[in-house]
Amino acid sequence: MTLKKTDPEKAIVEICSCIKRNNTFLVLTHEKPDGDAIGSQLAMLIALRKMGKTAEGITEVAPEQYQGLPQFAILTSAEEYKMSVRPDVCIVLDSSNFARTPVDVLPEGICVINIDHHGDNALFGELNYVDQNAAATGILIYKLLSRLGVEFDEEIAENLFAAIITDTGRFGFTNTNAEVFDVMAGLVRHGASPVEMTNKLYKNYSYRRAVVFSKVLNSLESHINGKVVTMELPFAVVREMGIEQHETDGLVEYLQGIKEQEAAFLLKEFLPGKIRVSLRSRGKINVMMIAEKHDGGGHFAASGCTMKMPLEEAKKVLVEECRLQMD
Ligand SMILES: [Mn+2]
Repeated sequence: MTLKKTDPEKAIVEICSCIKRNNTFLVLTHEKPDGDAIGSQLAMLIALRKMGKTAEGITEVAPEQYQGLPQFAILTSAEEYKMSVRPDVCIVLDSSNFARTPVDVLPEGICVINIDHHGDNALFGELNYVDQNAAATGILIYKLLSRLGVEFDEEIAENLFAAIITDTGRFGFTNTNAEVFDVMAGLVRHGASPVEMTNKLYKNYSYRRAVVFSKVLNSLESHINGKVVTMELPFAVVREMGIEQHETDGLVEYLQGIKEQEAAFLLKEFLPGKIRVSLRSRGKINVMMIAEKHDGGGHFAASGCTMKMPLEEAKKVLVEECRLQMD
């Protein structure tokens, strides 16, 4: 696939003029929304409304830690969505293609603006502001709103803060660059409080979530002299507690923190015999190669796949794949 190039500077100018001359907007983001998706979407909606525009946003159910973000209640589900006026413009955020949005098709003639930072973005919009050097879509929204002359308030600042802190893994992922801190400084000046945002996003889970974690942590195992570590969530426990997928968010990061390991696997059996695996590497083992053998994918150091076999067998296969790469 040849990647089409876009000129971010040209795109931002054209998008500003498109936003200024239109009045009705629909703002979308990708399925299974993360912090960057929800934070960017809310900041965009709040800004458009401040500009006197009519703006609506559709989202799928968001993880509980994002439901407390400012103005979260203005988002609607695809089923509930009924815009009284047909939108002039649809803005799609943080989504590499249109198929990832909760909307099947748009009525004809609507201008699509695509704002994203994924390297594999399909440039599906009439206007494409796609910059893979940006750590988060939240960074691009910050630049766009600054250019539009929108006055940043606390609500916009908090939403963009959430977008950027989550997509950079609290400033620990390789995408974290100087621009991130320039933008974060601006957001803090406009009223985003680092301590309040951290409490809201990371110190805000239910007791039940901690019980789920304790069940999974109990399954911790070490293989190949501690070079590989695994944890698992068997179907029996899922059924007994009625555990949902999002309740295991954050567990694989716990595994990754173990200093002796080179590879970490979290195996989750949400359906019997169907094992969802989160694969993480410290940099030597290529876990994407392992995931691809099981119809999954991702990056060298972080991937995912689904294995159709008993949990014990899946674990053995993964450990053996690591052993092969280590020899
Ligand atoms: Mn993102």
